[in-house]
Amino acid sequence: MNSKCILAFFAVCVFLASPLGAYNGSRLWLPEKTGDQATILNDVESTTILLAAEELRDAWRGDCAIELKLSEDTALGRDGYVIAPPADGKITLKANTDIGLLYGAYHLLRMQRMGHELNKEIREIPLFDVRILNHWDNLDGTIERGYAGRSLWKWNELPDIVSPRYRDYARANAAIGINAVVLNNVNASSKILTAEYIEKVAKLADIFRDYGIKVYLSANFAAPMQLGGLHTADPLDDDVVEWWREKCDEIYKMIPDFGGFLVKANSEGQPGPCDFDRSHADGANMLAKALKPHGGLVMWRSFVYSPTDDDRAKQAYLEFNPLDGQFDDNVMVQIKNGPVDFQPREPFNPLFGSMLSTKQMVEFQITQEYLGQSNHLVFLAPMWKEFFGWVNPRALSAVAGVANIGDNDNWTGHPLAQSNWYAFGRLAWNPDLSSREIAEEWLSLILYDGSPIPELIKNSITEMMLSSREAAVDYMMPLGLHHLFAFGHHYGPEPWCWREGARPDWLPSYYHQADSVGIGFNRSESGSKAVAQYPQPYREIYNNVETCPDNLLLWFHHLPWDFKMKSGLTLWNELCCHYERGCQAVKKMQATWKSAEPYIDADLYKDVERRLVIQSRDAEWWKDACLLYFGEFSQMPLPENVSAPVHTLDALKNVKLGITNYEAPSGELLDSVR
Ligand code: BDP
Repeated sequence: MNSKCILAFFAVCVFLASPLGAYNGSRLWLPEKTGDQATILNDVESTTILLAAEELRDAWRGDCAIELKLSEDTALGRDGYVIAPPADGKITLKANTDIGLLYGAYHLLRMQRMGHELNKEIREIPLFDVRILNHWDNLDGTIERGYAGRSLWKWNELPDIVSPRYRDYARANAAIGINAVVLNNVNASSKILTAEYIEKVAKLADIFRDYGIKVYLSANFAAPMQLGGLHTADPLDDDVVEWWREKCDEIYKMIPDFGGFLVKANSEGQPGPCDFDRSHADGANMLAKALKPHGGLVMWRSFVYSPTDDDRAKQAYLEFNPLDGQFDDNVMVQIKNGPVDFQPREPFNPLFGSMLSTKQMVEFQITQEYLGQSNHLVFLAPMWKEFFGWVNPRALSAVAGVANIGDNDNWTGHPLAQSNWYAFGRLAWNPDLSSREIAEEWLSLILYDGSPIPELIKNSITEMMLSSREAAVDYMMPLGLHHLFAFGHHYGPEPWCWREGARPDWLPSYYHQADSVGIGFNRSESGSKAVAQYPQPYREIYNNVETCPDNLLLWFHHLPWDFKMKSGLTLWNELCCHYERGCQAVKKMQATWKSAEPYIDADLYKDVERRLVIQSRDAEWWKDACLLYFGEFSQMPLPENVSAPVHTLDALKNVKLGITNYEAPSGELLDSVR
């Protein structure tokens, strides 16, 4: 190995066994000081470049010096960078901006950690200009669908007291290319737009700016009424227009690089332009015009549905597609990946690709609202890659991810859920990366030096991560089933759930439609016709039971229990086998984790082990709940290779899986699951 031409190779070592003390998960993937004091050549003054230089100086181990240079290479754009292989004893990193240099610095450190050689030029340009986290954080410190403690933003301390975690957070984001953040919940309190809060927001923006991160806010559409005392929030009303114009001016005085607004309008009780007989485009454009002089953006969500229409999956399309071409150029329509709501598996939302004259962005959910919250290990990169297999990322203008971050020491509750934050950032930078590449990267970055972990073990942890999403689909809702969740908290199964007066589209029976004939939502041409919203060839593929993929079959079709599947099994038997397979997959994850025990920090090992026990129990719970309940309709026995239920349906119906300190049917009291 030529030490001049090759990055220092670091053997992959003890997994998370920090020599500096017990693991608490707070370090994330951030580089650690090596004490090597590398030579960094830099003749440009900028806080961000100094940060890049500092990261490299403290963590770089190699013979070469690193030179940081600003360039004028238009193709690189604002965030791209080029790293030239070593020559004359130095590695040259070039970018057009200081933030590009910071990204390049993290790239070098990542390569080093992974033991990759720098033997050819590296040129990196992110696909998306805006790579944004959406925090669903409320101003009282709670987090909607948050499972990792309370909000990181300590509003009652800001702007005077500044937690050191704000900087760590910004650094962690910059290290994976995330460059924007919405601080508050889409179910927004107008209070965030008061002068008092803008000052607090400005403090965070000051910290994040050095790391290339712009701050955005969720805006409540009725703010002119709630804060301004106006009698209306009609987007065509002159006073309303003026109120927002002044509000934007006020914000930009304090935060000159403010990103803009995210808006949830006329959805789940939120106010919006439709309250005043105006369209979503009217509402979005009014805000866009107020932001435009300052260079701000509007991210207008398409997540709308009302209880009256036939098929919830059709509604965003019905409402938004006719508005194509009507949105201003600083508006992006933010669309959830699937047509319903972040289910373990959904087809893509047909709005993608249907509004060709509208800027679109996708919203993924990193927080595991519907995927076992902070108890289940579910690595989400495969889910997002599946989406990018359907929807060309190059047709999108930006990517958003609903954050899974809270104030827990380890940031994400489940220690391995950090990998989902990581994966989101990496895919928002480069959606062509594979799930495996991302899992391997993440594992390598969180490895510490020490005694070696066998490659075999590392590979099996990678496999465990890669298989985890399909396992969750199998034990929760395979074959295109969706929304079988318990009311409200969305943790455990309640396919039977019924509530007096509840909206039908908030109840599982609306989605599974199980009856004595069969199961599934008929969205084909003979049913709700949702399939007609899809472009070809998907429309035809999904409409036909012969060509519809098994994993979306019951999303699009209602089929008899004895329907013959491609495997030759009846639908009922196939369903049973999937639930069984999901349970077995979690047992395998437990075994994999066990085999890694000698190499893993004891606290971390125990933490994950404990959560896997809960995950395994939950998987069994899901299987029993769904198969016992659906079995009452199918009246068919479990196939031989499917293990007998350990619970009874009555017992399951009496337990609210997911509420804190729930009691297992065995009578044993489990740890809090929230
Ligand atoms: C659903 C969540 C709800 C959110 C809503 C949204 O259950 O808490 O407010 O989505 O995205 O998934 O607006």
